[in-house]
Amino acid sequence: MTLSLLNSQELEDLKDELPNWKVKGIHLYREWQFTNFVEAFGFMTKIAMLAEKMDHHPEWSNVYSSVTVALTTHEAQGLTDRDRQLAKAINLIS
Ligand code: HBI
Repeated sequence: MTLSLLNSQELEDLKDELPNWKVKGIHLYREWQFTNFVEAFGFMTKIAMLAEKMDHHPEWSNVYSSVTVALTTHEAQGLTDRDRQLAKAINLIS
């Protein structure tokens, strides 16, 4: 997987590829609401397994039943294909 930053066309294409996600500065960002803490934490556990397998890790927060995920590539200091791929993989389990 390449570590080059997504170019402006690729950033634009994210709107179609990942309509539930928003680009905010150097992050790709999405929020979920669950019915309770256990549901939210179960989802985070699934993301953690995925992240470890992909060797790419989210910045995230959890407040009771809500989960916020913000993806960026620290090594590249911005969005790369690794963020796009992880967001797509998270969509498949959410
Ligand atoms: N996760 N989000 C994110 N950004 C990185 O640059 C990154 C990562 N997980 C592992 C990782 N880099 C490795 O390539 C090493 O730098 C540890």
